[in-house]
Amino acid sequence: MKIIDAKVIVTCPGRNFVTLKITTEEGIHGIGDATLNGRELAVVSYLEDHLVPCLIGRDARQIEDIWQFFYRGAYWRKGPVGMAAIAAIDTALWDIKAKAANMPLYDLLGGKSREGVMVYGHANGEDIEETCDEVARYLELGYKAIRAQCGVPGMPSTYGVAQDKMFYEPADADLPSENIWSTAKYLNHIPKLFARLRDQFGFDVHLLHDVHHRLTPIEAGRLGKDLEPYRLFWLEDAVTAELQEGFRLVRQHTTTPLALGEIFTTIYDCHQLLSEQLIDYIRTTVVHAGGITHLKRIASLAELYHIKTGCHGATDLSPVCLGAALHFDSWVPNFGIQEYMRHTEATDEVFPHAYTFADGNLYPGDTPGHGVDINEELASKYPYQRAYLPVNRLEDGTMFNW
Ligand code: EZ4
Ligand code: CO
Repeated sequence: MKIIDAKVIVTCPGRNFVTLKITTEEGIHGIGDATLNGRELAVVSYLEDHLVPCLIGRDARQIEDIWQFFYRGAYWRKGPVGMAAIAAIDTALWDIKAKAANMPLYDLLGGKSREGVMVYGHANGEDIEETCDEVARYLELGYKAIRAQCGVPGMPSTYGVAQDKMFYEPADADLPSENIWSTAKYLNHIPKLFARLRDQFGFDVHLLHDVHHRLTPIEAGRLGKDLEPYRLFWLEDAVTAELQEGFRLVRQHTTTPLALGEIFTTIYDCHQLLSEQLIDYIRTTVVHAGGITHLKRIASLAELYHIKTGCHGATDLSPVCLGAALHFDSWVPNFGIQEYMRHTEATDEVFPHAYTFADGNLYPGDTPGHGVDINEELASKYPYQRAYLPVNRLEDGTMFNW
């Protein structure tokens, strides 16, 4: 099953996506997502200039060997650019293998462990009132789990609060826009949001919250403790995770479940977090953590330590990544939840897909492969547009984490 072509497709149906399409001599093609929000063209070059020349002529069946060739063979390992490129190759090869076997990818992985994949949607508002209205709207749409984000009094803008409620896209500018952050204001406000949400909606709906890497361990311990009465499903990215042992301190102070890892690229970013049971959900997903091959390894290590999966699923992860993740989610024994931010209609048209939403779940569909394709003609109508994620400063001007 010789690989005869590998093409990188860049398209911007509302936001940028990078897709790799691999074709074999039998005429089977598979696709993989290679999108790295705000740094897209670095991955395009890494693929086109460095990986594709080594890929042509290889046997598409040897997914593991090809993965190891590009990981070990690079000498310079890990990192988001390289791992997104490897992930795209890996995803496309799993797609091809499953198509060749005439099986949906979940069957090739070991079969379905569940009928539907529980997802969570994003409710957000400028203030508590508006966030409550949005939570109500998601409940009406059938969601069983909802992430709630809210504007903070005294801060002009913050992460997770969107103009267009259904289609949040933080990469919003040709040069990075600047946000202002106050930890004190944030910590005072967020418990009030969740007190109100539980008061209005009770305890049957799962509620989640994303801190987006903005606290120190002791501050995260305090927020986790303040939120304990409201029984969150998880508190996400409470602290940046370069220092894995920093989470020991968070853990000592709160029983609020912790989720981490949407920006991790390998198992080496989280092995200590997993083996010391410092988190409850691992957020790595297909595109940024080396594809299906590597994600399986992370999930297996997590399972040993009672940690569940919670794959990242923001809109910058393309329908190709989401489709592949849904097959993974359908199989993986220690599944927790899947993030789901809806793609725009234009994006869905460029990426025809077999997955569907019903009753708070996504279903991967039964099409052979991962069930997502790309309409190249339509894709070519949306040229790349530079777009950056924002940056963040403290009120005194100091650069901070966004
Ligand atoms: O900011 O994917 O949980 N979701 C997130 C996302 C990230 C974007 C960055 O590209 O944190 O909204
Ligand atoms: Co997040």
